[in-house]
Amino acid sequence: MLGNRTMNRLDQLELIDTIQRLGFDYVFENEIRTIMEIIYKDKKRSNASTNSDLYTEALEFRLLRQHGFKVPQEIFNSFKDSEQNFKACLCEEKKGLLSLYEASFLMEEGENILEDARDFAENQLKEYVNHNKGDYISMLASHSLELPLHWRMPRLDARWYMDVYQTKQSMKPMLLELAKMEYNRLQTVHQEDLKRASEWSLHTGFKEKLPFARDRIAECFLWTTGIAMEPWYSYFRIQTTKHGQIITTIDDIYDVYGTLDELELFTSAIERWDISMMNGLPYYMKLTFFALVNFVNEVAYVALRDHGVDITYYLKKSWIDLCKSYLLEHKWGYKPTLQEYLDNAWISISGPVLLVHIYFLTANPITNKAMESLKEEGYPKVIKWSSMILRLADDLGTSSHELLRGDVPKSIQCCMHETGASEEESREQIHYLIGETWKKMNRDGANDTSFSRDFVRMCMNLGRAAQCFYQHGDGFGIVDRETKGCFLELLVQPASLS
Ligand code: 0FV
Ligand code: MN
Ligand code: MN
Ligand code: MN
Ligand code: MN
Repeated sequence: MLGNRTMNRLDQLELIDTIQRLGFDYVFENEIRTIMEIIYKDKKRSNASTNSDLYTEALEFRLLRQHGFKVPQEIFNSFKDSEQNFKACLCEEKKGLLSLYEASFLMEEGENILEDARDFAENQLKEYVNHNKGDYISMLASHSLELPLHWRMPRLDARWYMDVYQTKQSMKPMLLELAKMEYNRLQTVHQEDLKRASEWSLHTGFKEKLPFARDRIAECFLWTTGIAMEPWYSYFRIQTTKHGQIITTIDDIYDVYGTLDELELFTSAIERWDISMMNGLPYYMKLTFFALVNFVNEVAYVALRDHGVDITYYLKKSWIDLCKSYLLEHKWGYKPTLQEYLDNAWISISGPVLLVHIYFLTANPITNKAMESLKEEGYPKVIKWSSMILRLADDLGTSSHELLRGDVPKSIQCCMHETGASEEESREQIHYLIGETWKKMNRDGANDTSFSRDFVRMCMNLGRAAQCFYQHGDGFGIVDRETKGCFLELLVQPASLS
């Protein structure tokens, strides 16, 4: 079907969209890329003045931007009337409005047409959903209004979409069957990965020796499938699961368990990366530090073996930055302003340390350009925005119970303290900041020249995973809630074949 050159434009777009939503586009990466390139060339040649309907135009726009092509927002001007409002007749085109709504989330800062488009579509769709429960479009629309496609974790959404696609009138049984077979095949790969990470977890002895710390191997693994699900990224998933567990343990040490004296010594030991400095420190810190050094050495060893580069500097540096940010948070004796808090908190959420490791665990080849960019002051923009989304989403989900156990104030409390706003208003403000950060992410992701498109996608996926896990509260720290359902769907229950 992908090779069929006689297929019309809309059918091609829908086919690609369906394959992507069903979660097996990585199988046809090259075929899809080729078609998108042709569509982009055609688009440029026709100079944006097409006579397509809203549905087609918005679908094409979204797919092109998703694939990293530059398409101007002005293509939507043709749907506006002489007073610059979206034409009233569009209110009848539910499919088109939904497509426009999803497309609008690929907006960059300052793109007012897309901003207006989103408001317009959102209002219309809310109205529609309220009056038409249960039909196919309203099912898709309420799902989008809850969280747009651009912010969703791909594999989790694929699982959801399989059930919905089944009820679509023009659905293609063959596509669904293929999607399910591929889903199940990949699930067995993921199960093997998790097994390897769990064996490591038992080997660390953390659970018995460090009972104060959260043991979250299964949750950490789920995150990694949100970041990169493709079968060939097993090594990344296994290592990042271990990494996530080590981060979680050390986060708990700084947030709730360690004393200030211990934490200062621990931080200097990290800064010098020196095992001998563990002499005067308690057993729980020694054990954690040894596990961390072993982990970092293993990642660096494999990179040296397979790529011939010594990456120790980058890995250590990201860990030093993390621990310094933890210590700063711990020592804050006052409520900082929101900005002062966020300047540190996008690092203390562990986004940079995770993504620096993820780069080296997935890149092939590792490039000088990427390494130079990682050496610059601060972190590359794609890493920064992804980490910021992770932080903001985490605070929305976790800060209520963090306060109860004596943790530091998080963004919501800083915002309340600084502006006198209510908790409700402050939460609104944090939601707004997530949206603003996505616009920067979209811009810098599209313009990035240091990293591969795959890595940029992983940065985005980290933000998406955060928004999914923290959507209903703390899906990471508090087990047994929605996350358990996700875990069963993603890792235990296969999709049922007809
Ligand atoms: C979040 O916990 C946490 F532990 C994270 C994000 C560990 C990293 C693991 C993955 C993303 C796989 P918590 O809410 O306690 O973090 P803060 O920074 O708020 O203390
Ligand atoms: Mn914490
Ligand atoms: Mn913390
Ligand atoms: Mn603390
Ligand atoms: Mn938190």
